[in-house]
Amino acid sequence: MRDAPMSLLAPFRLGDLELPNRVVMAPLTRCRATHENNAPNELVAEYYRQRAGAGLIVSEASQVSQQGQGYIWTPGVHTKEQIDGWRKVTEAVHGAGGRIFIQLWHVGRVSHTFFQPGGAAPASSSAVAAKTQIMLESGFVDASPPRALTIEEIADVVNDFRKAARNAKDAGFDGVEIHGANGYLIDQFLRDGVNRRNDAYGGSARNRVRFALEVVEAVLREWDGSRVGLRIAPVSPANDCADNDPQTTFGHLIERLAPMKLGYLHVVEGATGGPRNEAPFDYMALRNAFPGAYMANNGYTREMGEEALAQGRADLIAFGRLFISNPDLVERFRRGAPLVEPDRETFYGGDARGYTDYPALGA
Ligand code: 8OZ
Repeated sequence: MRDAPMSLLAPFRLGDLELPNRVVMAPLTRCRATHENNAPNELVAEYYRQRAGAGLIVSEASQVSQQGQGYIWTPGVHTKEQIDGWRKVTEAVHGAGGRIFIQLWHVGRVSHTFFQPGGAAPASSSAVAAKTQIMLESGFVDASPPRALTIEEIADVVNDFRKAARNAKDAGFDGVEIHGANGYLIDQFLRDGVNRRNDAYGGSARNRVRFALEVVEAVLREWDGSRVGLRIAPVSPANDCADNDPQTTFGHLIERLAPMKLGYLHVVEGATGGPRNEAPFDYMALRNAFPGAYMANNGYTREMGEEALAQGRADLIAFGRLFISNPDLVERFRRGAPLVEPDRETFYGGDARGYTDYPALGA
């Protein structure tokens, strides 16, 4: 059977990587890592294997250090057990013909003393508490008030990103996505609603983008630029993060990023799960200033994705929730088959239920 002439199903070249289609599985926090060590396991490998039909999978956010964890049972990529666990995942995906990048994150202040080495206060750009909640085994609780990282500690965190990028290579990933979105540590430096520093990392947009650029440079020491993506969410209020002038802040970030030749920019348009045009923002200004691919995300349907591709507003479309409940999403698009809605009750934590038991067509 010939593919219908639609661009979501057309291949895309990401550096030397040939993506068979433009349907990306968005990063999705699912909290199914092994409880004792936050290592991915056979169940996690099976979940990603089922979704290998995506043009590209971006893994769930994975902490680069213990300090970078903020939710229970999220996977890390900083210990040998975790690297070995991820290798099971990448082998499963590659065995099924897929490609997978790992999303690297440090949650910063979106954490709790429970996760922190020595029970310390979580680390952030500034000692400004987030009005947000994190997940412990017992459920959702308020994030703990943070402390500001010192200049020396910032260098250590940047190096943690570099080491995690190296570990990702050892685990067999095809590339790395840096999580600069949704109010986590990189965003806590980028946006002036959180960043109150008066050193080289705070104040002007030029200073606030410094940490993000240092993280990118550190990852580029381990990976070719074409294998590196950056995720941003310029206007998302997630995790109590905000900026007075996001167009200028993120415009400056992209201007400085342009010569670094990253493979793609992944943009959460609006707030995850919320309206895409919640706050006025000119995403095309970012797209036009960025030399790599533009990956659009947030509530896209197949039709919206086709329209964005046809109008040249994006190169790749990331689908989140639809990939939870439709492991063979690309095949369903190809056949015009009905889509299943996901069950929120099983989004975070638990077992195979709501995780690996959504059937593929004909299964
Ligand atoms: C939902 C729950 C926990 C974390 C994000 C990584 O918003 C997340 C996340 C989403 O980027």
